[in-house]
Amino acid sequence: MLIRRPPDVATSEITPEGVYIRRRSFLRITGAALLAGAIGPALGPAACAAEDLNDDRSAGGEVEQEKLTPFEDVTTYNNFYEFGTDKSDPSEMAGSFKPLPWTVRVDGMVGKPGDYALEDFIKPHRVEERTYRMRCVEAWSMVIPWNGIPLRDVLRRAEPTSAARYVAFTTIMRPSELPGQRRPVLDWPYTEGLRLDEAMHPLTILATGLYGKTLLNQNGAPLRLVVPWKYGFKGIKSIVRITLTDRQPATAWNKAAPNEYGFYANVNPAVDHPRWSQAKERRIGEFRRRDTLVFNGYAEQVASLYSGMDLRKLF
Ligand SMILES: Nc1nc2c(c(=O)[nH]1)N[C@H]1C(S)=C(S)[C@@H](COP(=O)(O)O)O[C@H]1N2
Ligand SMILES: [Mo]
Repeated sequence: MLIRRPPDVATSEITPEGVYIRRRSFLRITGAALLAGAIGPALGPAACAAEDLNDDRSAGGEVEQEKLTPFEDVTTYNNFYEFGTDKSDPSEMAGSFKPLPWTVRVDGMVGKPGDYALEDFIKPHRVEERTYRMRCVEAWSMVIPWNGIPLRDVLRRAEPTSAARYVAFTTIMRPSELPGQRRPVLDWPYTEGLRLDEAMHPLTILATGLYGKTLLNQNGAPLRLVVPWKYGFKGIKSIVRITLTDRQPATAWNKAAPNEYGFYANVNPAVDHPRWSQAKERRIGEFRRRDTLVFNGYAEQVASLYSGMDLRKLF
């Protein structure tokens, strides 16, 4: 991204999410019951790991308790260039955007293409709660409790053909409500892409909410991608189209600066951005800088997707 000054955010000391955390503990118990076999294989090991993010009993070396980033910060410190390039622009400018009614098109190499009204798109799926560590390429991070549906459930319903290899995503193009689209900051509409196996990974979700509330405009209402082991720019907001394809799709940031933003964009502390280090990050709300984890801490779940790849070249 275009860094103009060091990240700085007024941090709210108010923690309106206290009630929410208590609700989460209840859900965790429910999750354990599910894993014990009450309902079956709906929650796989990955979902389990995601649930354990804030749990100091978790196995994979994550002994440190990670605090949720306050709702106030998650909703006022944003990147959404369709509303401007400052972190405060999305929350200040997104009020005029009307995310409903909304239609999502699923097309390309699928047996069942279609245009879906948002409710019909979501309805067949179970909205899950996933707390993920999020790492922006600008070296700040947050911990966000998302609500969403696994992308793979959506893709399976559409029946990808055997030739499909990638999934392309497109943000809505509506300059009347997204004032940033009136200037050629990026090649609008914003686009992103995943390899099909990344898209089918159980950690990959389409989010519809956070903190148990419907997604606010600044966070990508009404539907946005969340891929927790990749830099934040892969998490395309306000999606109107999901296209299965056999070619690696062009992506907005890669088109803007291919030497800075690769297609894969896996969080990797060993591969620096050409203009700054990726070794450390600042958690929003904290002053100290912490070490950035390979694959943002999700290596156990996702490293096998990239075995044999040179992650310095395919960054
Ligand atoms: N359409 C669109 N999606 C986008 C962006 C954007 O500018 N436009 N910014 C990306 C970047 S750089 C980040 S870090 C995340 C930020 O998501 P958040 O504001 O919900 O934390 O959104 C990503 N998705
Ligand atoms: Mo970002």
